[in-house]
Amino acid sequence: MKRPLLAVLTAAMLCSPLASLSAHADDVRSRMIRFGYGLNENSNQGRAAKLFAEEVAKASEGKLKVRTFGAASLGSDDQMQSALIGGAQEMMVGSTATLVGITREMAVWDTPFLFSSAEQADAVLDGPVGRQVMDKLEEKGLVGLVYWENGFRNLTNNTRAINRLEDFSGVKLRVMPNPVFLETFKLMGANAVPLPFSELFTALETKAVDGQENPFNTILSSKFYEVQKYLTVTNHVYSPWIVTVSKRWWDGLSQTEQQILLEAAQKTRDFERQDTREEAARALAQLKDKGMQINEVAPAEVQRMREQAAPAIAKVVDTVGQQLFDQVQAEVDKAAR
Ligand code: TK8
Repeated sequence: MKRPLLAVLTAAMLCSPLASLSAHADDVRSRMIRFGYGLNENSNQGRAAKLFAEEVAKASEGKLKVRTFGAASLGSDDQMQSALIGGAQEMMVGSTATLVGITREMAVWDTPFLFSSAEQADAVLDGPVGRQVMDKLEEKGLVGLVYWENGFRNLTNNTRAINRLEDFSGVKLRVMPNPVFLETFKLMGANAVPLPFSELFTALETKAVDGQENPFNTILSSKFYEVQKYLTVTNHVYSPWIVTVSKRWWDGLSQTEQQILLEAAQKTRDFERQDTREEAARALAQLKDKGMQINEVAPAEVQRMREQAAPAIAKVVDTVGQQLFDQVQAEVDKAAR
């Protein structure tokens, strides 16, 4: 068993709160932190990254300088993950779904229709099982700090409004590079193709793919409405983002420096979730104004899609193990809707 680094750290924080920071000023060195993310600056991800940089500067009296790099300018999620593991980049925020190739337990969050509300997701992700999955990253050279909200995913495409399961037929749909998403949409009958997010807008624009799925926030901030006609409200899965740090780099930090980064990440998480939810609540009307044709799927059809997705859930169980899957289910049941 690996030592749960962050549990130790959290315990240490309780004993030595940040109030004593100035007494430990020697523990904070001048450092540059490259923090990469995939969406553009004018997005929920961009706003939160900016706040994170400000919080870290404040708490470290300007010694820790977070430089944010949006729009995948440091690379796709996959490329940044590798850079963190190798120590060539310090921090990033990205989808848990792209981490599955590194830490298979992350696939548990890919379970279709796992959460029925954002608050339920908070309770499970911030609870013991969320922490347990996050701590698994350490064996692979990453340290997870917090989960942020990407959000409930919905479907856009240019072929037709998706009202019934059969409407997926022949739609070339971009999915995240992740086996469960690939399987889920193949089961729906779509022609699912994995592609990094950084290549998605161009792929939609050039019609290399017909559609994609992402939260309303991203459909808006990435201007997918410019190149997509139909938006189908499916809420088929809740997607977390996760803030990760290069373990190689993290291990060289003082305890005070680690505390500053962790506290700023937590503070930012709370802001980010609220900001994302407020934006999501307004986004649908805005997307309609932009000319998207929006439809909801009738409950009976949603049920058919859920049944059709059952083998994808079996794939999650296969990937993460029955025990972890059951543990997550138990936490989901315990958390109020
Ligand atoms: C941004 C991605 C994005 C995700 C995707 O880098 O790939 O569709 O939803 O948020 O992580």
